[in-house]
Amino acid sequence: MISIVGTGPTARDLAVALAARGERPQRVRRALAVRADAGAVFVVTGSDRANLAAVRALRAGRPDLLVLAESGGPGASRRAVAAGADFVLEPGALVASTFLSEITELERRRLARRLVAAIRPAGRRGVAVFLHDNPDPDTISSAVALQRICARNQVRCALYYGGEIARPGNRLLVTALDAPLVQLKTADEARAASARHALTALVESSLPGQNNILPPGSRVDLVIDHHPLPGGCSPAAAFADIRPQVGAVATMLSGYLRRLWIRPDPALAAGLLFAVKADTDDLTRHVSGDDLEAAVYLAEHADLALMRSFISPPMPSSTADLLARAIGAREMHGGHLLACAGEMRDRDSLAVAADFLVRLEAVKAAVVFGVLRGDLFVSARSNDPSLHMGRLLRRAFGRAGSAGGHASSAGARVPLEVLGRARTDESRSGLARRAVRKLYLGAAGLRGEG
Ligand SMILES: [Mn+2]
Repeated sequence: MISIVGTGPTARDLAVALAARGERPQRVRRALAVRADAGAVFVVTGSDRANLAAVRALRAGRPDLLVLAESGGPGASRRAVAAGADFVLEPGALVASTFLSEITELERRRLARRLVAAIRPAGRRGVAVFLHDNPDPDTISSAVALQRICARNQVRCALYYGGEIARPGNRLLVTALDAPLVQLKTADEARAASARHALTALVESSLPGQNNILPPGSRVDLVIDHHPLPGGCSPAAAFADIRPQVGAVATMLSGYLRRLWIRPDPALAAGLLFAVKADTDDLTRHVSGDDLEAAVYLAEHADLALMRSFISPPMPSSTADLLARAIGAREMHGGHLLACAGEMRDRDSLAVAADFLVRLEAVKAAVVFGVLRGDLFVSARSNDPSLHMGRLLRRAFGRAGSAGGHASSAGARVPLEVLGRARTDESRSGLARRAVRKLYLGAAGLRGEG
């Protein structure tokens, strides 16, 4: 048996809702009229004072009765709970939060319509989409998602990038998405590519020339990014969606696809989900509610086996060769493992070797390095919380080249010519080994040799 104390609109709506469930609630004006066999009571008189009095009266001597009361604000809610109410609802706060979540959704839908309105006029001349340099999974899969939105609206779309796509997982992603990415080498090529199209878009960067191959000052019409704009800058694009609070641009593009009723195919959903995972470190870093929502949506559509292959792609045999050389050449200096991998074919295998060697017993830090074209590349890992590899590498190599990274993972690149001359009969690898011993061990406070 359920009773309702109150006669206003809320009491009436409750009675209707209960009747729809097959209940026949007792409706009374005062708590004293509530039947002795009632199991639960809704207290909705419309007055906080009357509600409080009713809660007190009902609670006295009836510890088992469920009492649910309406309240006009936080103060009244606290008093009702203190008087023994099992649950208190503030309709005003409920209305406000429902309005807020609804307006967010309405704004996102309006933004999706605006995106379509912005690209549609491009038609057959199309949109030139510029990814960021050395594209990562986030910019690749987001640009492909934007291309799908263009295709759905009969707008042509070409994808351009500078730098290279080196990591095996990212190359696999490009193949799986069948993404027609065009590599550009110079700013002139970028300017020409932009000029051939009606509109120019940046995905995962906000300003021309900032981590993309477009020359600074170029006209940009659309920007979709999740990096905060540098202080004082505003995007000159007619359409700009920049959300620094979101973990991945793939999250933003997933929202566009969903709201435009464009269902991502299993490969694209896998790519976007891979991007969300990668940019948020498996949903542990800089993750927002939007990212979780996108991950759930994408997981429903994604080819998950394909996504796992992006995460751990088949290892090229050149990586095994490099790993063997690094293992064979490893040397210990007080918990710091140095390993020279010699001449390399690509720089990504270094990271694989460093990930592996840092797991050896008694190793606090693993520093693996090798020579590629005219440069020394260094990849470092640590599992010792007292070490910050990014800072350590900056101290060691920052002056001679570029270096940086996080506490547990860092990298550096130094032109060989800066390291000095090779001795007679000394190989490039020998020169690199001598330089790393001196610079790294010096920066780590261990005695440098050579
Ligand atoms: Mn990103």
